[in-house]
Amino acid sequence: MADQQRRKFLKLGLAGAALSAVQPLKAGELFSQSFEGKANGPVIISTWNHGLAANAAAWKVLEKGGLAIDAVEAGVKVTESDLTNRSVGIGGMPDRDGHVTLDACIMDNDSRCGSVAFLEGIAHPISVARAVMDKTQHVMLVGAGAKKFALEHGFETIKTPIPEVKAEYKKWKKENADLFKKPEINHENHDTIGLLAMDQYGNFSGACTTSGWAYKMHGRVGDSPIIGAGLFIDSEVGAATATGLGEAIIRIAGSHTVVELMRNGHSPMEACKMAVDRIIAKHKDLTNLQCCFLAIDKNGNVGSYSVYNGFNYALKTATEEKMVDAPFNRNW
Ligand code: SD4
Repeated sequence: MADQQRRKFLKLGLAGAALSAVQPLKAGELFSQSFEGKANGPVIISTWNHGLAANAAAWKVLEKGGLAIDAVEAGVKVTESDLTNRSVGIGGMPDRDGHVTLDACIMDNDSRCGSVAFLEGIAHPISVARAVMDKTQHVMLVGAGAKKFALEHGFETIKTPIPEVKAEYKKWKKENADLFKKPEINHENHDTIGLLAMDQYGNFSGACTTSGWAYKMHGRVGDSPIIGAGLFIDSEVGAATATGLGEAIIRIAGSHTVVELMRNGHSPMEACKMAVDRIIAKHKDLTNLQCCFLAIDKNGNVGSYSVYNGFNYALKTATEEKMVDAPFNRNW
């Protein structure tokens, strides 16, 4: 039996697992509850609608008594393989130069972590990130080095962009010639998956994977593969993940900030809100600046918050499987 299974403080039986009070706030309802929900037992939460399928795959691991780290990897691999998904994995949108460059990271209950960024042509960046964590003494590999490592470890390759995406890119390039003259952020198409799990032994793990902001500058890396920005776990406290404009999330070390706020006694939703407030305070122009945080604490309380309306997350427990709208600071 793995170490994590043996020595964990919480023994949360799957059989007895029940969701006691997941009461989604109405979209836009500000801060009227200290948390959005409390799950008594294993729980999986993940960003956006694609989270439902990812959670289902992750749950298969947890329901067999598996570990959170295996669940989070299995979960987001589903999203990475979805050829219709334009913001994660091999169906993802390219950068301005036509390259699909993938970012991913993974972190476990013992603060072990692995990450890849600016990786091209590999079907499952999250598994490469896991291999960086498990098989090297490093945390992060990028670009050609990450690709070399992936190939050496036999990871599946894939030609990107896929034909449909290539056609879309060509059209976009024709229509947006101006963008090539100035390094502005293009706000089309995004939606990273960040998935957090707590298993029956009380272990937290998280995974975050994305093709990043569509039509980003070549070489741009967002928050998603940055431990502390797109994802952070601390077994003493809980876990957090982020989606949205990576530059703004990195500026406040977003997911780490959320976990530290929970450490200081704030509920997950309060912590997510305070991180969003910090982003808002640091940016004069909030045009298109969507950032969303999702968090869980060690007691199974779940919470989220976003700058603008429209962010939702998928929640899975032994008794619940649903989308929850996040509370937000303002309307688009
Ligand atoms: C990035 N945070 O590359 C990602 C994109 C994203 O919802 O999450 N969009 O900045």
